[in-house]
Amino acid sequence: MAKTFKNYIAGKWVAPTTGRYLENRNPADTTDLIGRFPLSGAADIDAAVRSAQDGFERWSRMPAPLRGDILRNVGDIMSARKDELSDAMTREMGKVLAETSGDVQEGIDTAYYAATEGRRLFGHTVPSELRQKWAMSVRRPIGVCGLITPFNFPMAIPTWKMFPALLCGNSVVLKPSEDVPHSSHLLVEILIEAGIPEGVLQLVHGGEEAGKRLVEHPGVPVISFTGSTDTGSKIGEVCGRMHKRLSLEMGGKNAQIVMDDADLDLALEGVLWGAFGTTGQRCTATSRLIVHRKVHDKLLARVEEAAAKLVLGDGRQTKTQVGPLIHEAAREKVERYVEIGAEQGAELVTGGARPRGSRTSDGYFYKPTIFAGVKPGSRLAVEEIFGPVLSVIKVGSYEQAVKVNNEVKYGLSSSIYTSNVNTAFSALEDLQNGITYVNAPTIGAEAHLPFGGVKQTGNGHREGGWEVFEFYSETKVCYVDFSGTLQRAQLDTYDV
Ligand code: UN1
Repeated sequence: MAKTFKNYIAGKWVAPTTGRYLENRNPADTTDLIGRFPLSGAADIDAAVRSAQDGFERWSRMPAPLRGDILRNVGDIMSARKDELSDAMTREMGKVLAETSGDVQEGIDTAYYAATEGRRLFGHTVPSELRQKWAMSVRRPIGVCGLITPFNFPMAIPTWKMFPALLCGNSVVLKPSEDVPHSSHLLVEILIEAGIPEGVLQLVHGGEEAGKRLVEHPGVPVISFTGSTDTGSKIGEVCGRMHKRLSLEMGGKNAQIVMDDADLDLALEGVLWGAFGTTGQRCTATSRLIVHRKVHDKLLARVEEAAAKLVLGDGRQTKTQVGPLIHEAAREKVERYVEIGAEQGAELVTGGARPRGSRTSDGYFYKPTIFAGVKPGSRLAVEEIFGPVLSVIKVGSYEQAVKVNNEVKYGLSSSIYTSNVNTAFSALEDLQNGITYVNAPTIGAEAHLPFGGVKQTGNGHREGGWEVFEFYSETKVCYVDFSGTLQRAQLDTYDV
């Protein structure tokens, strides 16, 4: 009998008021039931927010270096439990163990970075226009943060949001994707073990109803969301109306450009990892390969051959290179795009079907798929698929490659393979993305650098690195006048 899980509110594990639950199954083997998780409603969110408001009063007064100490404990426990966490995450969302273990490591890196930030959280001290007056800025906590996270990085993305939010002195209500509730359950258990005080962190499982209430709740001044551009727009409307601080991390249509002077062995490895790692379900996945015509046929033949050989299966088996998609709807979406590709005249070079065989019969598998001759501007070339589908586009020059890269509405990551230093640096300037890699794939962001995209990928904020601490804190400016007289900024002057 599978376990029934609960929400975590005000320091206690509690059943949802709705009495409703969702079954959570292994996408590589749908006969494997992981557990039943709450399908919470508005009343559960309301209780979580009340508790978080209370937690905020206490936590925001705890000195930042001590808040950091708790996050250091979190990092230590995650390190000790890394293998067990990776195994549970692969069982829940399907990507191979090496990748879930990287996902946990990203969480550990984020914990340690946040822990040390507790001893920085820099403000500025600047000269005043007036004598005997100091002018300074400090960072202050904001309040309850509502965090809504996706399935594809079940550990890294919740930690990207939660750890900086907590370090800055905020309290948190986490509403993880209903596809990966177990990973968040394990993460919250670790925070409890590490000493997070009650009321500071709440976990509410559920779907749209819970998410909507969290976004609309007047007691939640900060929302951070990673997911689709459509949902992000709806959240943006509500947050705009309610004057909430909002960070959005949304779609991508990332390209790897390969110039005629590129190292093709390297470009081949890069595109396989970028396009088919995590079964293409990364915001940063390589979904377009833009290749110079002089090396196009040669590279395409090699990518086709290698992609066709990738071993599909349960990510917990060592032979497996590509896991399943997250659910049936995701697989059907991929199938629709394969039809669209064929209709719009692209050439299917490999894949384009569900695999057959016992390793994949009980899961949401789909063969790594490549379309060549994809026309710039066609649907395959511009829309996010979020699956193992690579569109290959032939170009005749660097300028054309840049144009094709830039003519999509998204702008998360891009990559260029070239041995010409001038081309490489030109690309860093010309490619309209939040992240550009040279001679490396479109995936592989590190936790201590800002992460995010331009155009419709985001709304100007960044996760990760130093920038995220600005998102989760408010600037407070402090002036201290110790002259004992009325001094007037902009008006008083001095004879020297
Ligand atoms: C995401 O795809 O949502 O750069 C996050 C990467 C990872 C993070 C991706 N470190 O691919």
